[in-house]
Amino acid sequence: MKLYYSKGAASLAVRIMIHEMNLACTFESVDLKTKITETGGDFLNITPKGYVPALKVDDKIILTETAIILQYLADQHHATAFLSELGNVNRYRVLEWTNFISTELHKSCAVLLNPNIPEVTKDILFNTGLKMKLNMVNDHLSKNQYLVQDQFTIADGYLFTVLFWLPHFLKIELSPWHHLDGYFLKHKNRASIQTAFQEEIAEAI
Ligand SMILES: N[C@@H](CCC(=O)N[C@@H](CS)C(=O)NCC(=O)O)C(=O)O
Repeated sequence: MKLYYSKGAASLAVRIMIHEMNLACTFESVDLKTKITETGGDFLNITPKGYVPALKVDDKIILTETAIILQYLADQHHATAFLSELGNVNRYRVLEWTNFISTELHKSCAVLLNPNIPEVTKDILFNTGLKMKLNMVNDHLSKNQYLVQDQFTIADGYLFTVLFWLPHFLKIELSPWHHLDGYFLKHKNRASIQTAFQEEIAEAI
């Protein structure tokens, strides 16, 4: 397997879960502006979407979409600790969170990172959208250590990655959300996360 990634991007969630599951994988970085990979390849030939993560499973299969790659890895490797088996309601709780992170948090952050959107519009979008959603996750984490039950799942790997973006890319401090902040500080010490950060962005946390 090979993961196409960019430092600190959504691909970080996949790298974290690859380490959680102890999977063998190589990593190739992509310049998202030029769409050229570390080895000089045209990333658009790997995926016409031009964004990371992209997981090359073998010579025939390239998977994209963070939420789907995470599910694939857990299912393929029978890693039910990170995503319960078919039919178990916890599976759908984890997928519910994973989808929420993808469509509500990840995409809201992407809009705020867009240099073509005026700051005043970003402020309105943040105050009427992302902020409320973060409040909701903060409330959930006031009563729970993890997103679902007492287990770090694929949804937690993804949430951790999005929370990393807030101070590091969006200059939004986590401290006003006491429980998001505590969750981030607690999980950043996980071995998988420490390894992923050492590999991608040694000085970041
Ligand atoms: N729908 C994709 C979006 C992935 C995405 O937004 N990737 C960003 C980095 S976090 C990217 O590669 N952006 C470059 C581009 O879109 O050209 C997913 O959920 O994985």
